[in-house]
Parts: sequence; structure tokens; C-alpha cells
Amino acid sequence: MIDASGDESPVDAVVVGAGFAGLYMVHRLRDHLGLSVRGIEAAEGVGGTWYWNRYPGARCDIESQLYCYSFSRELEQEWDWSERFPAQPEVLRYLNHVAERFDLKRSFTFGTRVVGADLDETSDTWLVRTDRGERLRARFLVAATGNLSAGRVPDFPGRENFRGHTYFTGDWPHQPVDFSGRRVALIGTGSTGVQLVPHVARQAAALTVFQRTPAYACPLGNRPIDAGTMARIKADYPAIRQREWDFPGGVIFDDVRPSALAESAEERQRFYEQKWQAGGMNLWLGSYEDILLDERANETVAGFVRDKIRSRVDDPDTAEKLTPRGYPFGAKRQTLEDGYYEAFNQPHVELVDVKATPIECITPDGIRTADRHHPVDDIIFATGFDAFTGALYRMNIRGRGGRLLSDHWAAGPRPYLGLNTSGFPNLFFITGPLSPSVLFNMPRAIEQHCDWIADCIAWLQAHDYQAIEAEPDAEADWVDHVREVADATLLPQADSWYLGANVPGKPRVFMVYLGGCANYKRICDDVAADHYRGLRLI
Ligand code: FAD
Ligand code: N01
Repeated sequence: MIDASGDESPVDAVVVGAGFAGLYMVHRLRDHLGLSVRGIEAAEGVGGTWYWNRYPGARCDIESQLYCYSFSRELEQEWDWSERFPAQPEVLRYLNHVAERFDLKRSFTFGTRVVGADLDETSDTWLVRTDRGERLRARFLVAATGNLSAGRVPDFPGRENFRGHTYFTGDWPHQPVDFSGRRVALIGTGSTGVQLVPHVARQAAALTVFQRTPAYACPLGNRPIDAGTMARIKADYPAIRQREWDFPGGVIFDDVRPSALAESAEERQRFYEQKWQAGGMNLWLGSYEDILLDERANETVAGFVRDKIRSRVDDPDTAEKLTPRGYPFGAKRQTLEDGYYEAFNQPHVELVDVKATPIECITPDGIRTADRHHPVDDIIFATGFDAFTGALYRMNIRGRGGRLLSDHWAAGPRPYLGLNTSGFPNLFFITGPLSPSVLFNMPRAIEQHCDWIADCIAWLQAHDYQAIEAEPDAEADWVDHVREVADATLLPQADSWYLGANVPGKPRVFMVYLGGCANYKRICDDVAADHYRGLRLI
């Protein structure tokens, strides 16, 4: 509730988060619009995802020339990428460089968490509270809090009694962890677990991987970028930036074909092999357009990947356990690997299928599954995130009538265009639920949202409006539209974090808009051009 005792620092805008989104949002609002802005960040530095996820093997899986900002030609020209897919330290260095180059750090308070935000309905301003006892009053509140920033370690019974070391990948120690001579358990085989396995296997005396759902992991195909290649990329940046918008996810591919079913089995096999060798997202988003739309088309590529897995794993029983079934290829976030399957060919690496033998509890010295006890010294939880809504709900945001955002979205998130929700005026979400977000190259999705929000605020000021707020009808229509588009694809068929399926009790709602980035941008631009159609101006 609103504390009327005063002592509030008034600012035009509070931006929560200092990842790709928060940094650019502060730059737009402060340096282009001239607003007073305070950034609040729980971490001790900038970087967001790339600050927190320091586990061995953490790496980006979108090409470096795409996974970066596009708003500054000078920035593009002065930064050299060293690898096709940059590792976590390089992305973190890049974001620190951006923060320093644009003098952004001075606008942030680090090591501080927003723990409450209450709408003051008398003035349509936000009262923001931090865990350090600070109170800020702001007209605009921007949640740049990240879709994959609220970590989630399942509540395994006995966890607190474990005597060894435990690690969560999304809050990894800043000093390197040495697993030499240790017996290590790793729970989770999503993108994070798949990246970690070869690295931990290289050090540990024994590694036991606890897998619930096998991934359709494909080769990353990383390589260094030499000076000549970087010079060509720099020269090509304007063309690259234009081409990005020709692809639904903003990632550029050569030779995307319409239908897997329109080609012979031989040609399909040749084409899949070519895409497999090309690495990255090529097989997933850059092969046939219908593999995420048509079950028969999907089965052709799923079968191809299953054969690849079997061919790389020596022990037939382990190969069988690693082979994904029962959900379509690509319906979960594509997992990319470098030596993942070969790691299981080493005698000290064991795979436990926890669907067949579930984890019953964690004991003081290991993990007990339905069939036996696995003694271990360390446990790594690579168990993912309470995606999209986790970080938002943890802020305890209360809108009109004191209503919590989590209550407004009890049946699933409902922000109009993913940007703003009814009853919460002047609260904006960057790459929020129901926007293309994680199925769009994130830095570009972030720039598009920050630009839209900054333009909207500038327009409100120019037209003497105090506030903007989604209309309930527009919001309901958008929820329906996002669902209809998703239901026309195979993506809702997997138990993924896109649907909240990884968090017990979370409503099963597909939280990503799959209409394509250019189409989505056009919708957002049309709404703005039509005097913010679907939003109430106050
Ligand atoms: P984040 O980077 O998550 O930053 C949000 C920040 O908000 C965090 O620093 C957090 O501490 C802060 N915060 C949250 N709540 C509060 C609060 N209440 N108070 C104060 N601060 C708060 N995407 C891709 O497109 N390609 C990739 O290859 C890719 N790789 C990834 C790898 C990993 C391991 C993970 C976890 C995600 C990856 N992603 C990738 C998604 C990635 O999250 C985005 O690309 C991007 O970094 C998101 O930036 P952001 O600023 O929106 O959020
Ligand atoms: O998390 P996840 P993540 N018992 O949710 C398992 C991005 N990213 O951190 O699949 C046993 O994908 C869970 O099993 P299941 C990317 O967008 C990118 O790996 O739910 N197991 C799963 O295997 C990615 O999608 C990169 O059955 C349990 C794992 O834990 C997103 O971040 C690298 C369990 C969690 O997988 C999240 O990835 C890293 C339980 N109770 C991350 N609960 C790149 O390569 C969960 N699991 C760029």
C-alpha cells in the first residue's frame, strides 16, 4: 500500500533491470527525451542474463553480429566480435562497454531490488519501493526485468540437508568453480544443462546427469571470427539490419524452403544434413517453413535428429534414453550443443532418466531416485526459470484498486501487445508476455519495444496526457489473437516454459506471439499511428 509519509525521490521514470533492455531504455528516455530516470538493478553490475549466468560453457546461440544493439552505427563499427557465437564473458564485456560508452551506469542503483510498486490513483504515478528502504515516485514505470531472470530450483525434499556444495546456473559464483576430483550431479537438460555437461565432464571425477525430458540438441557450429570476416560484417551492417526483418525470428538464413513434404526423402535428407552442418538455428528456423506447423513435416526432421543422436552415443541404452519422443522437434526452445552427446561416451559420465526413476529426495550426501541412492559431492541445478511472469510478480505491483498484477493475470498474462495491461497505467513491459520476445532475436525485440515506449511517452507529453492504459477489450482481443496464432503451430504441444508448464500450478497459456517480428512491429506502429488505438489516454 502507498506510504503517505513522504521522503520519496521524484523522477519521471523508473526502469527496473540493467540487461540489454534496461540499458537501452535508460538511454532512450534520458538521452533522447531528456527525462529524469532512475534505473534499479538487483545485480552489482550491468548485463542481466550475462551477469548472472556465469556457468562454464555459457554462450549465446545467435550469431554475434545479430545478438547486439543496432541503434548506434558508431557502436557497431567500434566493437569486434571474436566468435560466431560469443561466450558469456564476451557478451558481458560488450554490455559493460555499451554502459560506459553511453554513460549509463550513473543512472542506475545497483545491488538493489524493487520489492513493491503501488499506483497512486490520485495522480496516476507509481510509488516504487526497494529492499534498501528507498521510495521513488515516478510517472512511468518500465519493467526491463527479463523473461529468464527469475530462477527456479524445484522443491526437492531434503534439499536443505545436503552437506556438499549446490549451484544454480542462473546465479553462478563469480570465481571459477573447480570440480576436479568431485562427484557431481547435474539436474536438468535444457539449453543450460546441455551447455554445461561437456565442461563439467572434463573436470569431475564422476558426473551423473538427471534428465527428465531429452532435448533435440543440434550442433552449435561455433568458430572464431578473423579480422577479415569482422571487417566484412562491419561493412555489411546496414544490409544485415534490413534483412533481419525478413525472417519471422529476426535471424538470417540462406535457402529456407516452404515444405518438407514437397521434396523427396533423399533431397530432404541432403538438405537436413546441410543445415545440421551449418549449425546454429539452421535446422530449426532455417530449413522448411512447415516443420513447426505440420506434424508429418515435423516428424521428418525429428527422425533425422534422433538418428544423429543414436549415431553419436556408443551405449545403445544411453542413446535410447537421450532420444526425444512424444513432443515435436522445435516445440521447446532449440538446444544447441558442442560435444554434449560424446560426453556420455566417457565411463565416468552417467545418465539417469528421472521419468523412469523419479528423484524422491536429496539426502545429506546424494540424490535418492526411485531405484537407488546416487552419492555425490556437489549438485548443479540447471532447472530453469519461472519465465515471463516470475520477475514481474516478485515485484508485487499493485494497480487500480490495489489489485496485484498476479491477480489480474491469474488466468494467464494479458498485456495488450505485450506492452501494457489494463488497470496499470504507465506501466510498460519490455519483451513482456504475449510479445514475440524469446522467439525474436532478443536485442532487436528489446530495441523495438524501447523505441515504441519512448515514442509513446514523447507523444503523451507532446499532447499533454498524464497516462496511458490498455482498454480491457483490446487486451482480451490480443489474448485471443496470440492464442489463435500459437494454436496454428505445433509449439503448444510440448511441456515448455513458453507455456509455463515447468512451474507447477502456473496457468497453461502460450506466452509468446508467433505472428513474426515484422508483422508484430507493423501492428505496434499502426496502433501508435492511430493515436494509440486500444489504449485509453488520460
Ligand atoms: P535480463 O538480461 O534478464 O535482465 C533483467 C535484469 O533485471 C536482471 O539483471 C535482473 O537482476 C533485474 N531484475 C529483475 N527483477 C528485478 C527487481 N525486482 N529489482 C531489480 N532488478 C531486477 N536470448 C537470445 O536471443 N539468444 C541467446 O543466445 C540467449 N541466450 C541466453 C542464455 C541464457 C543462459 C539465458 C538465461 C537467456 C538467454 N537468452 C538468449 C535470453 C536473454 O535473457 C535475452 O537475450 C536478454 O539478455 C534479455 O535481456 P533483458 O534485459 O530483457 O533481461
Ligand atoms: O532451463 P529449461 P534452461 N525434476 O527450463 C529440468 C535460454 N538459454 O536454463 O524439460 C527434474 O530449458 C527440465 O526438465 P523438463 C533458452 O531460451 C539459452 O536450460 O521440464 N528435472 C529441463 O530439462 C532456454 O530455453 C542458452 O522435463 C527438472 C531443465 O530442468 C532458457 O534460457 C543457454 C525439474 C530446465 O530447462 C532456459 O534454459 C541457456 C524437476 N523437478 C539458456 N524441473 C543458449 O544456448 C526442471 N527440470 C543460448
